Amino acid sequence: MKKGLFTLITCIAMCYTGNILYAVDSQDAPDSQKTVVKAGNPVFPGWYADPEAIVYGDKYWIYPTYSARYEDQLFFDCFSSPDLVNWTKHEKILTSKDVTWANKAMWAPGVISKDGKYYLFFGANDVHPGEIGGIGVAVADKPEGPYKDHIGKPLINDVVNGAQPIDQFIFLDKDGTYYMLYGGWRHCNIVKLNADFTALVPFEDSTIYKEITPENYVEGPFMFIKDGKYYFMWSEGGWTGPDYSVAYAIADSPFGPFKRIGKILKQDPSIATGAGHHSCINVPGTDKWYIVYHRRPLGERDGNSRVTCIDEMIFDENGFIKPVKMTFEGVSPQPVK
Ligand code: FUB
Repeated sequence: MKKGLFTLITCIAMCYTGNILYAVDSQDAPDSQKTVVKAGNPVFPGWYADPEAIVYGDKYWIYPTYSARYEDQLFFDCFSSPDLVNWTKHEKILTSKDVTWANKAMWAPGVISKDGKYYLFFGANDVHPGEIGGIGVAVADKPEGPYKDHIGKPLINDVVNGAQPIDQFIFLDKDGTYYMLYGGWRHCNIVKLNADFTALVPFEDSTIYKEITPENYVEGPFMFIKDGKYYFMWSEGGWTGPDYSVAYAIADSPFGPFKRIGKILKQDPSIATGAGHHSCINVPGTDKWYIVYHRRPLGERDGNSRVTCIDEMIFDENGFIKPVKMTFEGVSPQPVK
């Protein structure tokens, strides 16, 4: 009896990271006493939305929107983890003080690293026609910043093809071309970026913006290549409501055509509502995929009550994405290989 109690106390150490309580196994513990280690959802405390996940070196990084009143959205925090379970917060990696033209609604980072620099594209000001704002780009020497405005003005200020300049995603194609997909207000454009991300480059037909909006698209575009196919994902519904969700299409090119296949992430009355604006992680060198998204805890009504969660994303044998099962327990530890 005494030995059992001792084993229980020594084999299971309770740890606290952020708001997540979980148990750590001792390798010596018998299988019957082993506790499964999970990240828990949300993966870190606080209202954070639109999470953009990426692997830099041997760490996972998440760059979210600070979810608050537009007037208070004047900075970005980011989070890093060696294993998807233990997260470290990096505060105020970019603030409006370093972006002369941004005065509210700093939203939805899109991040990428190139030539030893780290870039953070963002939306600012919830811009409408005739106003200053839109998509900006910031640069840093380290993933955790500090980031500084790269060009001193918006990269895209105007509404083109009906797309509000927000929710940009930077996509590196197989041939080394960097594209940016972006757009709110139910329209999505694709543009080509120049080598140092200071300007857009015209396509061969001299146009700069190509609309690739699929059926039901609202905002939050994301793209990846798997087995040679282009997967295009986006959010549908209104982000303040329960029906926010994620759908996708598959095509042979980043320009589509993108025929909507269906939803893969949506509210679950037993877990959360308003699940959307996601990104994906493919653990390097593996076939393991995760979806990183925000959702609204049950019972919450405030539009800004959005928390960042991670769950597994699984493909069927034909390459289609299976509906995501949202969980409270989250994912198991997964060190970057
Ligand atoms: O967080 C602000 C806005 O809410 C984002 O830009 C949209 O995608 C929606 O998630």
